[in-house]
Amino acid sequence: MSISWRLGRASILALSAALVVTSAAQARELRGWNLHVPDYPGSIAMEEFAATIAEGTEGRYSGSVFHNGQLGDQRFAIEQFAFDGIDFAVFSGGSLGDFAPALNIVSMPYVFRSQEHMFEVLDGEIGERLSDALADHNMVALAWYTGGSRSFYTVRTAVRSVDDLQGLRIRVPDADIFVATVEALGANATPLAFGEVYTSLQTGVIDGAENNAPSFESTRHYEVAKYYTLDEHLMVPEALVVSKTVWDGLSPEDRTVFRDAARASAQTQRSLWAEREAASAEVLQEAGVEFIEVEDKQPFIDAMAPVYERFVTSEEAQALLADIQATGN
Ligand code: GTR
Repeated sequence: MSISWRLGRASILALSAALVVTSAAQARELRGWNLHVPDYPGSIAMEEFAATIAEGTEGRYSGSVFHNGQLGDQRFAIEQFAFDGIDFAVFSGGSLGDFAPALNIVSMPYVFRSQEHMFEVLDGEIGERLSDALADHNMVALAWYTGGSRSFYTVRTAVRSVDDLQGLRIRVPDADIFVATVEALGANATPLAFGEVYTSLQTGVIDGAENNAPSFESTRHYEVAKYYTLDEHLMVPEALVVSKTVWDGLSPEDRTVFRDAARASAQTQRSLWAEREAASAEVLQEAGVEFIEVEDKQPFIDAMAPVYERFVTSEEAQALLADIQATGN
């Protein structure tokens, strides 16, 4: 009697342990890659995305965001998707372009007339086409964040014209579109990881770099580089991507949760971005950075012809560019 009672109890314990294991196996914690500091607009928006999917899927999925490039530099992180090493991330269109060339077309210099134009392009059918182009790299783009506009900052000499850029060693992210854009302007493009730029500016390995105001500020590069030339050569969108492996395993209901969470997080990012741009400009000004307005951007725009010749070659790329230009007109 007592033995059978014990057996019974043991089986009940085993059964409940199995149930715990089963539900633990179903709850999936997704690893999120992020390049930026935790209080950056995109970082806050990614955290919001992670919290919303946890709530919306009642804990079946949750996400942890690893900030500050803890999981490696951007190129490495993109590659990790193929091996399911990273499950979601915010990647620059320019970096994705090395893998899926369509992404280069939305990362071309001066391709958008305004930020509103960029959002209209990405939030519509073109955004879906770009997401499809990422499928081979095991990614689905669920929403688009803004990366603002990238401009040059330099240590020793102020850049006031294309002439002033000739021969300067300018750090760029490690991706073709950035290299090509900066080389077309006559500078020596030096690809370096984001985290290496501060010391490289300080030690004179490079003469400058290029980025939007929030990145120029959050990295504290302004402590070394005191000239900021607002030529706005690149307006590069950023994609909130999830692994296609994860996406393919979601129920239709959970896909809706993920997509809605991504879109809501993009709205958060875009409004935080506007605030952060203004706040960053203030920090930079207080630190004594000279803002150099570029009255006439035409010489910068004209210099980009070789970049278009190089990247807009296939019929698909030409059609994409034409569709971007026709959007919102
Ligand atoms: C940031 C952007 C990153 C990366 C970085 C860099 O503005 O959000 O994706 O491109 O610049 O310069 O490496």
